[in-house]
Amino acid sequence: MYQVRKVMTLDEFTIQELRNFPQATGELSGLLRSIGLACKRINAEVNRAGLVDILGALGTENVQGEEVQKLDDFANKTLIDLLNHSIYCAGVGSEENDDIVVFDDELSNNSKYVLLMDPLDGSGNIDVNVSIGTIFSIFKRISPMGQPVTMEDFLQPGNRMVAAGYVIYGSSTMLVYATRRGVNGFTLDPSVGEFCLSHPNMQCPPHGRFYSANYGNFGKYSPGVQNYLKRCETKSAENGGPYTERYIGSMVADIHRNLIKGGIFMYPGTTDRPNGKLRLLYECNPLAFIVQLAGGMATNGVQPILDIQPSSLHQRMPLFIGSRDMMEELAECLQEHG
Ligand code: P6P
Repeated sequence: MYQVRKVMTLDEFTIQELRNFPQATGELSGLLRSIGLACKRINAEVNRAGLVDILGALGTENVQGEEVQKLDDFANKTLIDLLNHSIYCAGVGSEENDDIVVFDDELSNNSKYVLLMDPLDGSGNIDVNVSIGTIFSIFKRISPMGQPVTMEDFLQPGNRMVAAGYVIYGSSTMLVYATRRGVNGFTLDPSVGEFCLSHPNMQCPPHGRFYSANYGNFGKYSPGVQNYLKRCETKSAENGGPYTERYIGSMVADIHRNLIKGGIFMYPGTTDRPNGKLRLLYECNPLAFIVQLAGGMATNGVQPILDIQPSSLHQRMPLFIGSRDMMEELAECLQEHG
């Protein structure tokens, strides 16, 4: 008789968390369940993406006469619709929307959380079948309850974040979710359509051998970044190496690998884009929150990402994130070489 391994679903996990915090209202758990449901729907579409050519190219009508949506647009709409009809979220800031999306109804105006998200990061990789991801962060609103949320609810520094997570649509689909109680990974079991706890209490190894950067920009990086990358190239067994350069152009996938195995990811500023490419609020902040709670570090090269006071919804920020020892060596290089 085979031994059935007791797996804890995401719902069971959130209920257990509630038991640990009797004073909790259950709203955060409910919000996480809504996000999980939306991402299961996104996962289904992402997995069909390869079939779109058969069913009609994106942006056209498929054989059923349905308009084929761009996947990041589909992901955005799926998340916003679910969050709008939940009772746990008062509004959303999304990479796909120029302004905040305010859920101006009685229930939503009395919800205490707001969410910032990149609904489908790396969507340009879909047609080459590279892993992509959904990234989100959750804050308590600071505007008065009972009224529509305002931009100030979304422009809070990352160190005020309540929770953050990402879903990676890869060889398996996994939700990684962090609160101040820790970081936990849930793998989607397609046979039952449930996220199941597969990586409890995730810890980022203090050292690793993966370093991730776009070498195409090497000539445009600062001397400090160039110096660090050259150090990575020359690591040997005697000083923690040899290192492997691994950059797949999908930040969630690169950072997920480094979180599990140890490593450093960077998207530095360049001479032509001093603030880099990544967005502070819904890419850098949530990933910094997760990696830091797992024991890693995340900075913009000068200060911790989570300490930065945002100035606008879509502002870009250089990002260096990963294993503590590697981040400290990077900091030395930046200090020494600028
Ligand atoms: P580049 C995807 O578009 C993304 O936002 C991240 O997921 C990824 O790490 C980065 O851009 C890749 O950018 O300029 O190196 O191609």
